[in-house]
Amino acid sequence: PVIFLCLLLTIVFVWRRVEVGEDNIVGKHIFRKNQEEYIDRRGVHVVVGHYVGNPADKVPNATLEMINANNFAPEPNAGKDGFPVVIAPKDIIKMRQLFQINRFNLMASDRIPLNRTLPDVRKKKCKSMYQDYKEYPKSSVIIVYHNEAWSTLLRTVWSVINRSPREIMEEIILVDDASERDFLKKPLDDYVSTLPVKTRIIRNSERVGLVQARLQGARVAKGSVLVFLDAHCECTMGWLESMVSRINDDPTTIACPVIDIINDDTFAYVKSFELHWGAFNWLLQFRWYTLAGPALQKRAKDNTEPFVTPTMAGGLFAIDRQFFFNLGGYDEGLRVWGGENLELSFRAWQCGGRIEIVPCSHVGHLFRKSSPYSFPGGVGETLYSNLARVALVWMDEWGDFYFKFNNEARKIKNKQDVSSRLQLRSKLHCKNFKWYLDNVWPQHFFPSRARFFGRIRNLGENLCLIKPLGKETSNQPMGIAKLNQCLKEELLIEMFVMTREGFIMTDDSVCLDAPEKQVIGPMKVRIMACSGYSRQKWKYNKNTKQLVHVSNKLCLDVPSSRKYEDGLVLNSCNGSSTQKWELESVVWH
Ligand code: LR7
Ligand code: MN
Repeated sequence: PVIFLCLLLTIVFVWRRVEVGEDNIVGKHIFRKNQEEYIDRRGVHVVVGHYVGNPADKVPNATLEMINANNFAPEPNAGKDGFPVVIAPKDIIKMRQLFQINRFNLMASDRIPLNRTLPDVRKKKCKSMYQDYKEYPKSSVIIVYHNEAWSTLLRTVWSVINRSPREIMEEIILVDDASERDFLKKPLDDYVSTLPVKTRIIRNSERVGLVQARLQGARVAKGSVLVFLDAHCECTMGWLESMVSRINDDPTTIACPVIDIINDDTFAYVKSFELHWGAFNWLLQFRWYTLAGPALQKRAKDNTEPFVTPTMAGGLFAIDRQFFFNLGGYDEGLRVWGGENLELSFRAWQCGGRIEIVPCSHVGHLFRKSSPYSFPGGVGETLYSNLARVALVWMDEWGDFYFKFNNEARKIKNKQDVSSRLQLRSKLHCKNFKWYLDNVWPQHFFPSRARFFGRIRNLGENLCLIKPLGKETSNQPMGIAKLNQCLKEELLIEMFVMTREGFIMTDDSVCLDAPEKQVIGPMKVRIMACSGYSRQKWKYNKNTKQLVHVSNKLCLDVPSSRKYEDGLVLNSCNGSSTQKWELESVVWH
C-alpha cells in the first residue's frame, strides 16, 4: 500500500504540474520566460525561473522622469492569488529599463492591484488557533523606506490592512528616510488620509538609515506591540495574531514570521520552507539553516509550535514596546543598513529575552539580488563599522576572532565608540557570548577553547585541507573535500574546527562527511551540511597521526590517482604517509 500511495502521489504531482516555459523570438529580441510553475506535493504553488531578455539587447538607462513617475496601472487579474505576472515580449526592453530603478520588476509590480489576493499558506491547524485574538494587545506596524516604489509600498500597507484583525491594529506608521521621489510626497499624504486604518507618515529631510528611522517610528507608536516590516512585504491571513499571541504569553519574546518569497521578476508569491532558522557565519553574514536532529523530532508532535532561532533576519518581527525600550531599543551608532539584526538578536538572547519563529505567521518579502540605493559613507565602510560595533559589544573573544580574519573591520574598529552600549550590557546584567553559543546555538561551528581550530595538513603530500568553493550555494553548501597548497597567510578557507564529539567542521556549517558503511569502489569523503550524524564523526590519533572515521574505522587518505580534484577518500589504515595528518592550531583569540 505504501508503494501504491507513492505512485499515486507521483501521478498527482506530475499531473498538476503545468509547464509554462517557452521561448519567443520577436524581431531580434529573445524573450525567454524560462519559467516553470507547478503545485508541489504540499499543495503549494511554486514558480521558478526568471525573465531573461536577450543579453545582447541594448537597454537604455531609466530616465529621471521614469524614476520620479508613478506608473501604477493595475490590471484586475495580474498577480491574483500570488500568481506570477506575465510580461509580453514586446514590453521586455522597457521592463528591463524599469527594473534598474528598484532592482526589481517595477513593470510587473505596477500591474498588480494593491489589494491582490494571496494563498493561505498556513498549516491547516493554524486556522483554528488564536481564536481569542481580541484579547491580545494592539500593534503599531512600522514601515521604514528610502525611495520605495509606490506599488510595493502601498501593497505592503494594504496587505496589513486587509489581513490584520482591526481589533488589534492600533495604527500604521510610515517613516520616510529622505526619499527623493515626487510621488512619495504630497500624493502619498493625500492617499494615506483616505485609508481605513489610522496611518501616519514621519519624514526625514536627511538620510538617517533604517535603524534611526525605525526608532523614530517606535518612539511615537501608541500600540503596546511594535511590528516592523520592510517596505516591500505582503502579509497573509493570520500573520499578526499568531505573532502577537506569543508576545501576549511572554513579552520578552521577539516573534518572527516565516518569510516567504516574492519573486523579484514575476512577483509570484512563493511559500518558503517553514523549518528554517537564522544564524550567521564567520564573516557575520546572516544565514538560514535547517532544523534537524532532536529539535526536529520534538516538533513532530505539533508543527505549528513556534521554535527558537539564534538570530533573526532583521526586517520582519514583532516585539513588546516596553521590552524593546528596556532592552535598549537599537544601537544608534549603526548606520544606513546592516548588522542591526545581529545586534538585536545577541542583545535579546544575552539579556534575558528570546527570539522565535512562528510557523503560523507567513509574510512575503521581495528579495532582490542587489541594493538600489546609495550608502552614504560607502557600502564597505558602513557595513564593516556596523559589524565591528556588534563584535565589540557582544562577542567577547569571538569578536577577536572576527577581527583577526576580517581586515576591513579590524582597520576601523578603533573608530567605534561603543562605551554606552557596553554600559547597557552591564546595566542589564547580560550573559556572555560563550553562554549564547553554548545554549542558544549548540550546533555552531565557531572555534571555542574546548575545540581544535586551525589547519589540517597532509604530511605525505604537504598539502592542506580547504573548504571547497565550487558547487556550493548559500542554501546547500556541499562539495568534495580537497587539498591545496598550505598558505603562508592564515586564511579562513584553510581553517577547520574539530569538536570534542569528533565533528570536523568549517564556516557555513559544513562538515567532513563519509559513508557509514563500506561500499564498493572508492569511499569518497565530502564536505556536506553538518548533520550531527555519526557519518560525520572522526577520531584523531595523536600518535599515528591518522584521522579515523569512527563508524567504519577507515583512514582519511589521498586518492591513489593523486588527482586532488577528485577529493579525498577513505582507505584501510596502513600507516602510509598519505594517511598522516597534522592538526596545526591557530590562535584566534
Ligand atoms: O538607508 C536606508 N533607509 C531605509 O529606510 C536603507 C534602507 N531603508 C529601508 C528600506 O527601504 C527597506 O524598507 O529599510 C528596509 C530594509 O532595507 P532593504 O529592503 O534594502 O534590506 P534587505 O531586505 O536587503 O535586508 C535585510 O537586512 C537589513 C540589514 O540592515 C534589514 O535588517 C532588513 O530589514 C532585512 N530584511 C529582511 O529581514 C527581510 C527578509 C530578508 C532575509 C533573509
Ligand atoms: Mn527588504
